[in-house]
Amino acid sequence: MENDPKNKHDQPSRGLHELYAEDPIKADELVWNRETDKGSRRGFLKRGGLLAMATAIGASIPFSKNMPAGLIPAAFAQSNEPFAIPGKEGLIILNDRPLNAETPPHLLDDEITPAKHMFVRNNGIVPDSKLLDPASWTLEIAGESCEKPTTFTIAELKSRFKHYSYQLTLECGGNGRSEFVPAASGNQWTTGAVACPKFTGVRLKDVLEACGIKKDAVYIGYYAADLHPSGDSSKEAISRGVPMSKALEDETLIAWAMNDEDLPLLNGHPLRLVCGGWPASTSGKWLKKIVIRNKVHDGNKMAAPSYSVPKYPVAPGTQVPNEDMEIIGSMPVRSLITFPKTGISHKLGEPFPVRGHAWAGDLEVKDFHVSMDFGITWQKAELRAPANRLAWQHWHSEFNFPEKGYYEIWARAVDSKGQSQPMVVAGWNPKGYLNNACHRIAVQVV
Ligand SMILES: Nc1nc2c(c(=O)[nH]1)N[C@H]1C(S)=C(S)[C@@H](COP(=O)(O)O)O[C@H]1N2
Ligand SMILES: [Mo]
Repeated sequence: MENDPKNKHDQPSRGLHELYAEDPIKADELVWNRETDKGSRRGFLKRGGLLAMATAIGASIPFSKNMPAGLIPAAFAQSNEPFAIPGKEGLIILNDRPLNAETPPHLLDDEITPAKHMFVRNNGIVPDSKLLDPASWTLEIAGESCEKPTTFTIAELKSRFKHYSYQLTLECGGNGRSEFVPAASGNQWTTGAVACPKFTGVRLKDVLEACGIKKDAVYIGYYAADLHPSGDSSKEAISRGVPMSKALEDETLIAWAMNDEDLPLLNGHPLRLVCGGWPASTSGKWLKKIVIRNKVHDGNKMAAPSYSVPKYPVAPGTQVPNEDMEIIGSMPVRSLITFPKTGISHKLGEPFPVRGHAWAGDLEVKDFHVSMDFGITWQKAELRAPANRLAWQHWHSEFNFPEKGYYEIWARAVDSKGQSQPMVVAGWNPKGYLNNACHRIAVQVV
């Protein structure tokens, strides 16, 4: 992956592929330093055992015999990227053209994600802010399965339809891509392409019904104001959609506000579609037009392999023909540890509180467990109900460590159908989607 020119802004790899590296290692490379050399870490992991790692971390690893082969201490998986995006704080930039930036887990600790901590995922050229005037903005509803094509101003949307607010989980389909082996090209998201702000707007269903949905309608598609990265105005940066069943859910919104303020520029101001629980690529930003389709929408990035996975399990590295791919719907169960921050030092004898969020696409999370001994034993965490359907759920728990040393907290959610998060990346697929592997943090007990 490091040598792939497509990944010019790649993050250090964080997953199992460390172990497949063939690089030789020198003794003076034993402490990994992201700034100086990414490669040394791979070499280190190849030769060094857990004992050497414990030395590098500066602590013993009490449950080291329980740690599965193939996992490296999470203390080695931290990054300290600088950041500078207007309106955003602490995001890690993965690509600057187009701008793509993710949120470190400890900055997602709020129950409702503040605008400054919401990730940014752009496929094209962000519209000039001077063109994003809510007073003159229009939204067109059309398409072959629309009975009465209509154009609305934002003021008309606000006055004609009832307003609703929901907290909605938006997660990029490629969140977690950095862990795939062989690597998938594209933004190397680790865990931070997810957020759960509160959106306010009108129900897509109310607007579509007012414009008449023909009986043959099967899908909706969106068009937006951003340009294709080539600058060619005849092409869309992205134009995706969802089946009618998802479009007509109560929580699917045409939103103008996030957390009771105007949508941030980078998150779609002045209007965006929000389809919580599905790949966030279905939530069109800078929304200009919605079409009601009598077939699966055929806009840019609708066709395989975009946002698609193999219909059957494939071995890592398999070339999968497009006809054997299917489009992603609901996202899988996943969770984050948002407090404390990984790498924290903790005093022996004091209770250690941990917390975070869990979500499961269209489903609910029904069970949550945490471990401090590399998964040998798990304790049930307190799990709260969502603020509303499709909002993430908060969990918390507490540990007492038996002795000084290096620990990891592992967290695992189970959805309402009994489907659990895997410990390592499940289901390799060519584009690196849907990695819902467990999150873990490092703790030094002193
Ligand atoms: N118009 C437009 N909408 C878009 C995109 C885009 O590039 N242009 N990116 C999509 C993708 S892939 C994701 S993951 C989400 C990200 O939303 P955010 O940038 O507000 O976090 O927006 C989606 N909507
Ligand atoms: Mo995405």
